[in-house]
Amino acid sequence: MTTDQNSLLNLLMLSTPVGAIGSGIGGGVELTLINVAQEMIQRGHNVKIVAPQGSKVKNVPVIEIPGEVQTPAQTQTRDQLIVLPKNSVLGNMWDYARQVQTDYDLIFNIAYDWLPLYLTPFFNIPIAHLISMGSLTDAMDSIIEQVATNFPGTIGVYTSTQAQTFTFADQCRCLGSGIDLSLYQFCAEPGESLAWLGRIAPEKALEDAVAAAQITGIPLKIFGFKQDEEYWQQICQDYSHAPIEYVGFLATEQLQQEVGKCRAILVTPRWVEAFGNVAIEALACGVPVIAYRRGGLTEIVKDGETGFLVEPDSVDGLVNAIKQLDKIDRRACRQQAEIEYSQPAMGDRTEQWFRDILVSFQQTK
Ligand code: HBI
Repeated sequence: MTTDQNSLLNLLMLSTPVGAIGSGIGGGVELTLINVAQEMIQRGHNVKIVAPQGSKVKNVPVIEIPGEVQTPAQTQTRDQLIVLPKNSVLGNMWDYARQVQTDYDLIFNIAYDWLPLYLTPFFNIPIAHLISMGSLTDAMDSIIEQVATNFPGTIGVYTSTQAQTFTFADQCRCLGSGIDLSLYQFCAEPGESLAWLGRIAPEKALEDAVAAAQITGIPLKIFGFKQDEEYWQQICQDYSHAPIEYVGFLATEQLQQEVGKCRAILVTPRWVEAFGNVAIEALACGVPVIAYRRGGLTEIVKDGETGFLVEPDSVDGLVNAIKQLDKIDRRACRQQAEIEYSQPAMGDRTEQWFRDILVSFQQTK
């Protein structure tokens, strides 16, 4: 019986269709999927990931699916219609899931896309949907709400701040996030530099961190996937005297080594960031987080204790916080990550969510 709280589950996990796992195109949700998959395997569950061709995940079997990727939803306007390319990888992934569904107890979906939500009633097994961003388009809001109503408890989010961007906030299950802390080393003695991590795209507002670096003269190391090359070139042009260095998109082992040596990370989203995985990665290395008081970051950063929350869109706010970094004890940062954002802690929340969904699915059958 899959409704037994100790039973081992067969879990099929469907990745984001915007890019291959490991490419960085899928942002923080790529990391979330990898961590959930590895944690469930550790617990003895049977896990398979279905993802676009080219995806690689350590210790987890991946079914690679060919096809055209989906356009990232955050680049679209509110009235954007639903669009699928010819030979859609999203369509192909869900066709695969349909064919193998009898081998599984539950599907875990992390795509921020209309099709999987729409397909929910067409499947014979329950689907747990992790919604990875706040409200972006009317069409998505409406289909997510429909699933929240007809399949109560199956819509998961990272944070309540994120949930509140939807009209059905109270029907969302908050899961937070978590990382494998053994992969992140505490660094007690940082160098001089600050760091900025993330997809390089307008909604992340890297330019504000660069402006703060220019004003303070403190070097800023930039890590992440260059999603929008034009946007990056514009920043380099506008802040030609800023002491910045683009390091690249690094794997976790290298990333944590580099970020650990920094005095703080700056997190400057223009949009309601659903969570902020980069913040917990930094905390795990003992690195304080200076962030705009907006979105998921407000639920992560302990103001004055593990970093600073500053007025959104205020470069002066960032500069003032940088000047006060001596007040932060780096051990408190690592400790917060250990208590709140360990992989087992996230695994507990996620596994209970899956089990609750299985129980209610059984009852309505
Ligand atoms: N856009 N269409 C679409 N589908 C996704 O799954 C998606 C996206 N944009 C960004 C995204 N996922 C992830 O990078 C999140 O981590 C934000």
